[in-house]
Amino acid sequence: MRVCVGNLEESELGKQANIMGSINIGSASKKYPYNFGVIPREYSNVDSTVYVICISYDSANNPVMSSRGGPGGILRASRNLELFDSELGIETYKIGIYTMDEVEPNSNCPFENSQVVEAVVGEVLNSDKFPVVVGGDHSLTLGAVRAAANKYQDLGVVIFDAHPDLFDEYESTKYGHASVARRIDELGIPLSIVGVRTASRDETEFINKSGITVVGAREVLKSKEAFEGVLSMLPERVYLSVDVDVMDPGEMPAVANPEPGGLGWYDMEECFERLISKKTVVSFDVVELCPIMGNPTPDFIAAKLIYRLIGLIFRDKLLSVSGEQG
Ligand SMILES: [Mn+2]
Repeated sequence: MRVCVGNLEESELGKQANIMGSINIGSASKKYPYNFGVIPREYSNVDSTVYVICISYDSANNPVMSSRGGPGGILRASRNLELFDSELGIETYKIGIYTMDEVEPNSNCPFENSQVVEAVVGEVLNSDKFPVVVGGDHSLTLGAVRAAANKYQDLGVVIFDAHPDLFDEYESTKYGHASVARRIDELGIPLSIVGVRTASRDETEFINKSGITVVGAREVLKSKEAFEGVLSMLPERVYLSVDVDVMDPGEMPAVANPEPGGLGWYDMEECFERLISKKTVVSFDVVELCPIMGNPTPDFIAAKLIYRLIGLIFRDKLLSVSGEQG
């Protein structure tokens, strides 16, 4: 059992955890810190390399499934993560993973909220930290991409998604989850969308006349070489966005817009390994998880996905540090 001594966060999520019962083990002063991964404070503080940014925002009008509970579900599920990643052979958390206090969304409209995201992610990037955005819906990605593009002029974007999100306007807004890729394309940033298996007629026509590289789920499942084509189109620095509905809904049912087919865990893993070995990922997000009450499995998959991505991105750095010590 991992035991850490520290104060509970004063954030809303921390209070929730407290209500749920922080775990005392013999002494009232001993509590698990409420952060992503229950990481000891020694490796989870403002000096950490990675900053986890939770934003419980959903601009969609789905009455049943909402991504607003995504960060809460992921943080709760992350308590069960094994911090030694046996497949990578590293203790990923030792790179330093700090969970920021939850960001208060601007609920006026998705555009104003994207400005909030841009400001927070920009601040983290300018402090030379690595931002990981945990959503929330896909509209969050636009603000994060703008912040990354402000810092890196040669940026490309890769989105994993069942949907191309290329609507010019959807549900009376141009800045919602279904238009995020369209707005990114308008920034003039090279863009690839991977895992797509449905699109409207307008989106399909737009793809055909745009410079966007779209690789369908079927192509990726047939051969990972299809993903190599994506990599060759992208500049050296990349922002990665993962809409969890890119996965097969049998494996990832906690989504608002499920689409049959899709990638499995090992398909995702292989694509991410290829991406991270060839490009420099400067930030990433995991969005669109809509927790299902009573089924924590999808929340855990999303938490593990975040931890694995951090591990892949910082593996070489962690191995070189442990090599020096050894
Ligand atoms: Mn989607």
